[in-house]
Amino acid sequence: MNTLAIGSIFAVFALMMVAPSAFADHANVPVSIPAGSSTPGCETTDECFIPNEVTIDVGSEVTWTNDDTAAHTVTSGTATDGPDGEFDSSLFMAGKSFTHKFEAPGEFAYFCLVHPWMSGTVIVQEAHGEEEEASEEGHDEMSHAMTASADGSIMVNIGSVAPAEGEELALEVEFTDADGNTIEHVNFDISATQDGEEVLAESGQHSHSGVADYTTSALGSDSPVDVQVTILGIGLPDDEANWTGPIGETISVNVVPEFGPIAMIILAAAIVSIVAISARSKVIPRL
Ligand SMILES: [Cu+2]
Repeated sequence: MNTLAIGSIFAVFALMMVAPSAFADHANVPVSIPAGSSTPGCETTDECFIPNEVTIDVGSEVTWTNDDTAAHTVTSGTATDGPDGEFDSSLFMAGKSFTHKFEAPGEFAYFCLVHPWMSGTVIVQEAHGEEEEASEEGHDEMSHAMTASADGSIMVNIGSVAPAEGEELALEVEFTDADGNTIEHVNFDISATQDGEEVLAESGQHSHSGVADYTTSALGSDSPVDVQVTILGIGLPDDEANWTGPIGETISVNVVPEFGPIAMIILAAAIVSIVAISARSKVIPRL
């Protein structure tokens, strides 16, 4: 009975450790090197790599397939500054492919060493998929607060997972239109204060997907956290002149950090499982 209980504890903890990675969505995203890209011209429509820009979560892979008749490389860096050493396929032939796994967030430019007009970008985001999975397991741990811009064109929706007291608050910021559709390519500053103290300050942010994750510094109390999002404009980062939206408007969202004993819920679940396993073992006759 004692060894069984200990065994059950290990089984439960092993499950808890395995579960998050089992749920994580670590995809492999395909990119084509299309026919004809060995001749200049494809760069005018951003079609030397298709799609020219991909956004993935940390831990995901991108596979480039050479659908051209010429040999190409997929080399991190830019034609003007040269390779930066992050990754390099070296020359690969027609019909072959090259896969690279991205382990860190960031924006990775790449090009073809042979045909320098060929360039593309891989944007690697912190995997917010895992956090969503985790919060779904725990029944409404994520609470949402929302405020619209004065003209109603942008809704700032902030989801937060209840932290333990004295811990940092995880914020998921999503930009949507009035119909709830996610707005892509939002440039913004974000800051947060609690009891007049700054707990978050990030400027010049670009959310490619319209969703971004932030973490405040450790909270001192359960007072509301005042999140300020200043819209810098909607558009691509290098196209500031054409940004649209309520430029310069600061949208304030109040997030109440309901201190939820997540750790206690997990622990309680673990204890319940152990009791259940132990109880069942009493019923099953031992051989
Ligand atoms: Cu090439």
